[in-house]
Amino acid sequence: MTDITIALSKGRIFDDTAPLLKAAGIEALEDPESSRKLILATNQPNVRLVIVRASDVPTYVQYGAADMGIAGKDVLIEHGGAELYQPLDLNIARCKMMVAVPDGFDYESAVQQGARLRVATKYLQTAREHFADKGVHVDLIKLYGSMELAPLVGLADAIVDLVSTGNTLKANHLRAVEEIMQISSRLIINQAALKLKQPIIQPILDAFTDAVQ
Ligand code: PRT
Ligand code: MG
Repeated sequence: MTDITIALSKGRIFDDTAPLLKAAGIEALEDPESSRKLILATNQPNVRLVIVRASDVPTYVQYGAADMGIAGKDVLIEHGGAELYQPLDLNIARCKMMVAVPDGFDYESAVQQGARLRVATKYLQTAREHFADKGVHVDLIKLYGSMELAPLVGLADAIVDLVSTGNTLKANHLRAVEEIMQISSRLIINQAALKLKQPIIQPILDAFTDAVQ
């Protein structure tokens, strides 16, 4: 009742979140990158962190296994965001959701000519909506990672993926042809927890809000 659990993923989200947690007076007692523990204690006896896959964070919070968490907009769109309170854009782990094609593929002409495109992506929901809005016919192929490979081996004409530096696209002779949306990570809170544990959650939310501004 008076304890709270925060769900985070390792890697870029944890790296960008640590300063925000610190602003709220919370510090993990172990580094999740080197520890194999999935539950990490913090300097606050009533606050613990659970380390899960980035795409699983909304699920833990939705079911109340975690009271709050941090997840990318990409992940939240695919999850659907049901029953999640999303009070704050943390402006961290920023990148862009983009359509990319092999250097030699004339995407613009293909679209103009009404060609049916095969698109490989982990982000089915986002891709479906984007191409429907554009009136482009697509066959979506679901992948779980390394989307950049798909056009190189003939699995797809195009991909929908996240781009930050653009180095991965460049290294695989792909070019971004369309920006679908800007992506950043948001704080998500379980609705019931927000009511029941407001005395603990509100100060964390306030500290995050101040730290982000
Ligand atoms: O890695 P895992 O399969 O466990 O899950 P994940 O990839 O969902 O998690 P993680 O930790 O890699 O990403 C967590 C969140 O970070 C994502 O949900 C995004 O909101 C955000 N983010 C920000 C990114 C990137 N930038 C990013 N560049 N997530 C992934 N990438 C990947 C991208 O998919 C591509 O393969 O990095 C590659 C491109 O990077 P550049 O710099 O070469 O353009
Ligand atoms: Mg990853």
